[in-house]
Amino acid sequence: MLIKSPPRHSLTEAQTTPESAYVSRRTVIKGLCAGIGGLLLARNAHALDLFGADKTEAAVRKPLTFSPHKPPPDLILTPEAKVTNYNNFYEFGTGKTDPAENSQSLKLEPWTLRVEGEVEKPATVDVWKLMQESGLEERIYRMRCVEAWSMVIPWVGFELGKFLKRFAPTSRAKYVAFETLYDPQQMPGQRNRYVGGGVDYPYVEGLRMDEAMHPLTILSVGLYGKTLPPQNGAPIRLVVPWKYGFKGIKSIVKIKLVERMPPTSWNKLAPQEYGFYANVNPAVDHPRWSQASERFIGPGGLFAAKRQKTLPFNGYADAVADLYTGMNLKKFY
Ligand SMILES: Nc1nc2c(c(=O)[nH]1)N[C@H]1C(S)=C(S)[C@@H](COP(=O)(O)O)O[C@H]1N2
Ligand SMILES: [Mo]
Repeated sequence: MLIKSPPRHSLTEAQTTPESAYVSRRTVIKGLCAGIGGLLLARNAHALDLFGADKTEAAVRKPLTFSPHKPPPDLILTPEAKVTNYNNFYEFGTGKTDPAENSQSLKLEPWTLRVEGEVEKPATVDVWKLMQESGLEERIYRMRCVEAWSMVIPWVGFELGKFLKRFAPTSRAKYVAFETLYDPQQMPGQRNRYVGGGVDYPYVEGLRMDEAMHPLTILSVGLYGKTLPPQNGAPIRLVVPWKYGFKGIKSIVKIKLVERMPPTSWNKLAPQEYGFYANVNPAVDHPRWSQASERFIGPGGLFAAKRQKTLPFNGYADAVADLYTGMNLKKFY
């Protein structure tokens, strides 16, 4: 795996990837362009266990074609093996390596996404077709978990706002509600409340309409140039970079535009600890720990993770602070 890499300044994810991986991906994409046999399948490049143990067969990840993103110069990517082996996805267990271990057989095809509610054109979308039609972009974003660790992840996806417009939201649409797959047969955490951390499944999340329409908000279908692995929310998940990670609901099957603020999973479980807004805010502590700083999981040993200051709105204040003008962010945490 990657030890040495060129300086990250103004490099795209493709350029910061070890050359061998980059070249082989390029070759695969070239093959696609030449029309050789449709989508070629690529094995997940060794789902490397952080603690050295060998993994069961990793789910197949397909290469994606996308326009690259020039990352902000201050960001250092979290290595792919950490992005895909240190996860929160309680449907597969509450331990950080449980999702990678328990989700590999999640059935991803077919996968449909229902969009309904306050829209003129409700529809059920084939997510794999959507991926080919959507003009995918890379977005390199900070990710800050409410547990005070963070990563920098090269997502591949498309803007949620552009996607929602296709369904013609009505003037009554004030919020967007999201729902994860409910399938206890496949998701051990949904069968057993101890495995699933006491969450009331299906996992649900929500955004205010203006947050959903903001150009930084994406539906992600990939990371590090390939489709998402199940543990990161395959085949489609939400990414809202200025909010705590729990807003980024995984493996979505339904999006409903609604008039009233929808319920959200962590808020239902512990309303005094997790709000609807969940904007990253170093000035508002979690009742049980400080949010002033975070452990950045970057290159190097997992336990060598670097402590750094948490930024208001996770560093995206210039782009999003005006969505909350006049709101007391201590009250609407
Ligand atoms: N359905 C579902 N979505 C979820 C979660 C979950 O348990 N179930 N965990 C959330 C939390 S707490 C975080 S920090 C992010 C983690 O995303 P990652 O594992 O891709 O880094 O997913 C979020 N989305
Ligand atoms: Mo999280």
